[in-house]
Amino acid sequence: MSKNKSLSDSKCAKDFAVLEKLPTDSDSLARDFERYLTRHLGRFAGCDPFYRYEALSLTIRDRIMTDWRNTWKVYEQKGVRKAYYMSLEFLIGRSLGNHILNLDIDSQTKEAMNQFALQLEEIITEEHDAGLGNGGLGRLAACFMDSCASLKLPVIGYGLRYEYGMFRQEIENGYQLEEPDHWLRDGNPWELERPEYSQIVKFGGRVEWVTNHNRKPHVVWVDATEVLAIPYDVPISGYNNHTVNTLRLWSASATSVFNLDDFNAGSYADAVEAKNDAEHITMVLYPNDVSENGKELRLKQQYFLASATLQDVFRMWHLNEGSDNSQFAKQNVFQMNDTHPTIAVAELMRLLIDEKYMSWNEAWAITSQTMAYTNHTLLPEALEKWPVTLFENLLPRLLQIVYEINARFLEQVSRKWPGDIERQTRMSIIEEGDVRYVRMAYLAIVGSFSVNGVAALHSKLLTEGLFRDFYELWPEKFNNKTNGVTPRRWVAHSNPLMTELISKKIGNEWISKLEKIEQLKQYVDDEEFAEHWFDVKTENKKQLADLIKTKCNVNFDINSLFDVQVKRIHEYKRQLLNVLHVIHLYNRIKRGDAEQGGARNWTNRCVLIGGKAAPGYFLAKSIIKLINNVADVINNDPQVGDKLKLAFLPNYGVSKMEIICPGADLSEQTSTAGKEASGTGNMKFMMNGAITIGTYDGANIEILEAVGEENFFLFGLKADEVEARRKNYQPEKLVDKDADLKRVIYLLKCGHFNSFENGIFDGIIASLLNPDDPWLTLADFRSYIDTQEKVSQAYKDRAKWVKMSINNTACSGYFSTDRTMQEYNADIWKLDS
Ligand code: 26Q
Repeated sequence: MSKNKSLSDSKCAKDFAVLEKLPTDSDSLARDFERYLTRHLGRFAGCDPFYRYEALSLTIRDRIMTDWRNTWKVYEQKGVRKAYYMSLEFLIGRSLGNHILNLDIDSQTKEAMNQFALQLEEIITEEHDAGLGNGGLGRLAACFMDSCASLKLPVIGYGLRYEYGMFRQEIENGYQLEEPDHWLRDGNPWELERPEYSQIVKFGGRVEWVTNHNRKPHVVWVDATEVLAIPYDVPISGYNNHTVNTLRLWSASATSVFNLDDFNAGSYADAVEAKNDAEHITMVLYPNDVSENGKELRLKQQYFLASATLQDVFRMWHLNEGSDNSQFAKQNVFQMNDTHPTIAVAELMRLLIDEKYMSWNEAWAITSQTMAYTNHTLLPEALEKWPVTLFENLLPRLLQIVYEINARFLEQVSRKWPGDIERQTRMSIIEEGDVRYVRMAYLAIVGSFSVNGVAALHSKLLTEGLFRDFYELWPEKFNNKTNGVTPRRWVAHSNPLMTELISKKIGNEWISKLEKIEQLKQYVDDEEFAEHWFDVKTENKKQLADLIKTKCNVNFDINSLFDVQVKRIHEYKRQLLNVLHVIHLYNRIKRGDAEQGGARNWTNRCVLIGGKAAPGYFLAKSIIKLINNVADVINNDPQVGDKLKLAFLPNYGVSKMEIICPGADLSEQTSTAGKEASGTGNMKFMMNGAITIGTYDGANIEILEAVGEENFFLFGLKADEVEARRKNYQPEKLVDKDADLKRVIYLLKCGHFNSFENGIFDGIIASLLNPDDPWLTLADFRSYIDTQEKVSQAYKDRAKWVKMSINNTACSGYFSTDRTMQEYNADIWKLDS
């Protein structure tokens, strides 16, 4: 179809108003699968297995089309208030298996595939992960989308269609290598390109004042470079409820108009270069990395998302409301996932003033009632700020608007605290200094009616620390929304054995109402149930062990304790503590502690660590190298044998987690207290019956409250103790006083894990022994080691361990994103479902 031409413009004998549903019996599925494979894709037996995945995906996609279209139609109706979840990241992973689960056609699909002697599980794994996110924040957005569809909430996700997602991590000689992830290379059957809804986004140029038709001064943005934003829609199916929401991802392309002008002027090469520049905008996802801060292309991405999204929302709005914007704030709300899309505050002001001719006050009333902001970090260095000069060159009109927002805001500050210049400087959206910056978090707070953190402790610390001044000014804006994860993907899909076992006992309502999983508590003391529970865990451990064998060539014995830590590699998450513990255990084995008399007390352990380090984060990358070197020494020492194994799993991501979390016994959540905003991996492990060893941090605290102390291994300093401890932190003294720690540090220092690789761990050792170590790793060593010993002892009592495991799953109801979304809706969005 030609661009910008809607269906109603073209002549068509039928309006296709009723789109009939397709049958979902196995024969129909088999027939369509065969038709797609042969007639549509032109492939036959013996083709590349990816085509089988593609043919099946198209078959399934056909079966969600009716509901997708109907859901859209309902949302398009006048008077339906909608929320827009704006995020630079949506880490959705694979989709095929998820849709099959949501349509409740698992058995038919399996049968259909069996007709061709194909295994559904194998076809599903052909799908490339949509890795459009770094970690927690991006995966949270994907879980939110799942829950909104399952709750029938009118929420549209808006993001970017990166050509290259999160890099693929390879390990060579223990070091991380980054390879580009061209996830779209074979095409993506889940996206629908909608060029008819393209938008134009402007960059650069100048601002001019003109007199408009009412003889009023008016701003125009001239000589800008224009880039085309083309939407690609991805269906988000609800669980068994005929609702299919939309995730709309923007792709950048050169505008044809622009190309033609250059071409006519005779500068063909310039035109092609411009096309290239435009298409660069959505080429690659930025890794979460301080060294990537301040990059112009990243600001382009942020504005591209904000501007295209807001224009698209107005396009839909005007379909019903014409040019009347008076009810806009009543019908629309934007949730900004961290500060990344926060330029939307200024862009909404620009659209309302420059393009819809509103006064400043009218525009501000709408903007400040429509925007809501979620913060995901307490680390001050992670707060986004942009050099004013960069902003000015790229977005001259938006900088003017930011200045005006700031001037009016500071006026308000000075009215509340007359003469308090220091406070004005502190709170200003513009940071003054040799280089001036725009502070995006402050712009977000000033422009939003709601500001939330992602776990109880995190939200509290925000109001006491980072955003204290703002809390004093506007306490009513601040609220907490503890994160969650979707039980569809993270239990029903990834842990079918446990799902079956649970549903046999309490029915399957828990999948959409996770609070019901509490009913499992009645079976905690049921020996037969406990035995089944243990068998399921063991089978899941086998599957995890197979993965470790294939990817790491390390043998994990399923009778051992599976001790797992998977997440981005970062100093504050303290994977180093884990490594120090492993070295300590190894050292005990070498000293004969695990032999004879000690053997009775020894628990065999398999430690799994996985995660990506940002490409420019040198220390995080050397942590990966350390893990691999320690693993090499331990795994090849015959004296160690099955007593201890360590594996680093390369390229950790969503699909890997689907195999990992069902097979874990112990979940490692070791961040320095006060630094992990929430964590969500902790919740996935808990739901799958792993027990947490964790600090009093982020959502760990709420997990601990839900399961009780007897079902949680708590260790380490609390957030306030961490802060108090900094003044008097002498790690060298700790080493002197603690014989275990001394031996561990000695093994590191003497090069036991890096013979022939002189000095490669010096940076790590120095960071641990630094009295200014921001993460106080060694301060928690003793407590961690002692708590790990309690874990080892607890694991010996199988019956007791299984009870703890069942209890963890049974108490995980609160951590469903269904609950999180209901809270966002009740307190912030106020949508009808
Ligand atoms: C910033 C500037 C330039 C380039 C990249 C970025 C960037 C990208 C991603 C900065 C941060 C992120 C992601 C942050 C993140 O994932 N935070 C995590 O969010 C989770 C969901 O709320 C929490 O559970 C985690 O505690 C938090 O660390």
